[in-house]
Amino acid sequence: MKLFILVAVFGLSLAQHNPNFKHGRTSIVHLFEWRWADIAKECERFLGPKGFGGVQISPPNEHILVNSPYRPWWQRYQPISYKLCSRSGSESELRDMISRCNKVGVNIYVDAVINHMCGSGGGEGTHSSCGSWFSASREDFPSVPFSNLDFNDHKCHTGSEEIENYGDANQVRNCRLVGLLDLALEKDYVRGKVADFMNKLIDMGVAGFRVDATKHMWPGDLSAIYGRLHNLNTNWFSGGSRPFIFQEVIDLGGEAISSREYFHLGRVTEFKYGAKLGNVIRKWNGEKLSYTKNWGEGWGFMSNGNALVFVDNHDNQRGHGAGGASIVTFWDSRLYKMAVGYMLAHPYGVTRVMSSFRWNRNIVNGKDQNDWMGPPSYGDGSTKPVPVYSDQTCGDGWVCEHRWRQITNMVKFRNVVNGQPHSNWWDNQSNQVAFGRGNRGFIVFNNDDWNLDATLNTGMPGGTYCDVISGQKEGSRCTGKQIQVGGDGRAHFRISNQDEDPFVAIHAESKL
Ligand code: AAO
Repeated sequence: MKLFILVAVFGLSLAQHNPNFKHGRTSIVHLFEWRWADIAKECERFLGPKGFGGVQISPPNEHILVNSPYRPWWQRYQPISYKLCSRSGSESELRDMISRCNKVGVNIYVDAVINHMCGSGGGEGTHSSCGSWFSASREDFPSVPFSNLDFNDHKCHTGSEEIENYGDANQVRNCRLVGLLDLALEKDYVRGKVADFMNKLIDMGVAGFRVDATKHMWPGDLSAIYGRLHNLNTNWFSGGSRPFIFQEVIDLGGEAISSREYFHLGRVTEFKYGAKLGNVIRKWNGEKLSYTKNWGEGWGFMSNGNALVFVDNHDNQRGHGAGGASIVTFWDSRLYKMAVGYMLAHPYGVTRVMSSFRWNRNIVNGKDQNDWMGPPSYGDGSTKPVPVYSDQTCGDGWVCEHRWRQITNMVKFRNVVNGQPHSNWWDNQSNQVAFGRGNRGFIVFNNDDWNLDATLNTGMPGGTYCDVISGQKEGSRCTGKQIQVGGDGRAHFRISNQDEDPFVAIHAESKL
């Protein structure tokens, strides 16, 4: 019996590591600050057909409206209630989006802000996305309802009530993160409200959650909350499926709290991944692509089965959170495409692709003065729709990295090679490397300042393949470079360091 319980509990939590992707899909895209109506259309016209596994959406619940600065993106990380109206749209638009995305095989993952409510200086009134009244100074949120009994104040022992020292786990979990009112998740009542909120979304058809600020919550409290979550909706998922849980823990080492403390509960964001890959691609700190032969656990990352990986996220692309200057983003597009290509080709982790909006970046002494700027908006603060042009690009300040041909095609590459081992590694001891995924795909990078000219063993069946970076297979023709693989699996590659994109990728479905 004891063994049975152990297996049951262990099995449940391991199930929360599974993204529940449909039809062999493998990647998530974060459509940061997109409106629900636009995400629904994007699922149908692009993400479904192109093989994306899911979308991470911005927090769907009621949030504060901040006037100064005007409507920053980060207002959505300050909950006012669990009503489902936000800058991205209403509850009915959210519901419509979830079912339309599910219909085309694209999962929805909700960014769940459950550690806290708004900032202590958030004032009093109805300046909230659904118009609910609240008082930050009295810790009164009647639309949940939460009162001052539901916050951690008595448990925090710093003078400022804020986290002052990340070396002290008690502070990190019991005090306020940047002034945000810290919920008492040890209370059964609070756990119940949080679980009800998450269960409502599960019943609506979402596939899982990004859990915001996980480091700031006790694993035991989270275990109790996750334990109350329903199985996924059987209209879309097989019976007994658990919600996918990926937890935002920033662990670059050297703090009191480590990622490891959350592995039994779900996956964890691996922040070392983007920080290190940025150094490699930028060739900083003496790093070289050839050193990535043992990329993954060999680089001190968490074990593969626990990791959620990304090149940049909505915080560190603008200097929030952690990662530092090495992080590559769409602002460095040539390096960025290579970094994302590398991530998507490599078997380590569940992969998340970023999709951003542009802002007026203004870096003074290393700090972006405009790091607060919200999504493309009208004068009244409402978010603009995402226009899509006939050449597949987006307008009005929406970057749509996920629509860049090189990135879209690598999302497909990852699906095609899914389950195949890392194989046929080659490097020039500098910044030219190549590797395959069994006999299903092969990729070659040239990040050196000279040409690459090499005959390599691809492990692929002989034939002519279309490079999915410089172009793609369309019907029976190839719009990019063609690669001849001999009967022995060997192929000749030539990549100029001047190429628009100095890498080449072929896979089983790009064979002509
Ligand atoms: C806003 C204003 C604040 C105001 C507050 C309340 O900006 O001035 O006080 O409202 O009124 C986002 C924004 C915040 C914003 C907040 C609420 O980023 O600026 O505050 O919404 O509107 C920590 C957390 C991590 C968090 C990250 C930003 O651990 O969970 O800070 N990320 C999530 C979201 C994020 C959101 C929140 C949480 C809150 O993704 O968008 O905030 O819901 C160390 C620690 C990290 C810590 C960082 C930054 O990192 O390890 O845990 O992240 O510091 O404080 C090296 C180290 C590295 C270190 C880093 C930075 O790289 O190796 O470990 O330096 O020091």
